[in-house]
Amino acid sequence: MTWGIIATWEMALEGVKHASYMLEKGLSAADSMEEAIKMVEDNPLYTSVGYGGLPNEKCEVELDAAFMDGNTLSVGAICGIKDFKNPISVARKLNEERFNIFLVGIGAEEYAQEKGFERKNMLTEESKKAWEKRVAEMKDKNLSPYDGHDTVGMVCIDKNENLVTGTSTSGLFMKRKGRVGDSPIPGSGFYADSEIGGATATGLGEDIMKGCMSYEVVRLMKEGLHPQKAAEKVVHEFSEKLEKRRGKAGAISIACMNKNGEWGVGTNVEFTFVVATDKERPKVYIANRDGNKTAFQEA
Ligand code: SD4
Repeated sequence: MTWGIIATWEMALEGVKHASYMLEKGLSAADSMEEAIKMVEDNPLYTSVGYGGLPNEKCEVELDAAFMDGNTLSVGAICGIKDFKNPISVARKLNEERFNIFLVGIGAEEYAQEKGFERKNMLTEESKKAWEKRVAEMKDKNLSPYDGHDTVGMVCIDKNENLVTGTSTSGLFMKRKGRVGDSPIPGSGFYADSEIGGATATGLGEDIMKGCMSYEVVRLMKEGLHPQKAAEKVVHEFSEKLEKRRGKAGAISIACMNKNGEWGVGTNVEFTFVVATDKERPKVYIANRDGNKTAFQEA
């Protein structure tokens, strides 16, 4: 029976390995993906997600996360949450609610507290030092404050044909307090429909949002495109549109998987991702733009 998981960025490898054991054993896509994302959130070496995430301009770690259940189309999302250990778990809990499924800032924190989620100071000494260094660089070298980000996003399908997607991120380094990217926004940072497939995006949220890119990829898979064709078409056509209309396009990468466990990626920058399915062991790939296509190979 088919199972599969695809995740953005090499940092997801340990989590994907763990999830693939769970999926092989027949555990659910939701549990497997949540565990995989938590492993990325908990690792302070991954400085763009969860503990040790990249701080905002005020040196606070504000986190965004989302969870979508492709069977019921339920979504749970939070943004700008501070000092909770696993934002993905809070987002997953919210997807069980009928109302108030998308919470921001203090409201999200109050919900997490009420539901008993673990609090944790998410700012590490290392992320504070990175912030201080960037402040100095911005003054001395006129460097852009906004280089540095990487969202973990996953699409996961289990043996019972349940399909979920999830995202977790600290967003852009040095973002303005209260800034939200695409990652918690349904249709932009993620989308899932168990009858079709799922997609998740990473890159410059400000540009990804302009094209509702994850929904677009799922829509094209519904029309019958292979995931690879769908992802590269959406990324390259939209990047071109942004270049034409605005003079430039930010970094955009999308990973997707259909209900049969076939997968694809589209990217306009160098992008690593991780895949495991019942037919292939967990592997890291590196992808790059190749004209109006995306080329990738095992890393
Ligand atoms: C955001 N898309 O907040 C996220 C950041 C990211 O790779 O994914 N960077 O805009």
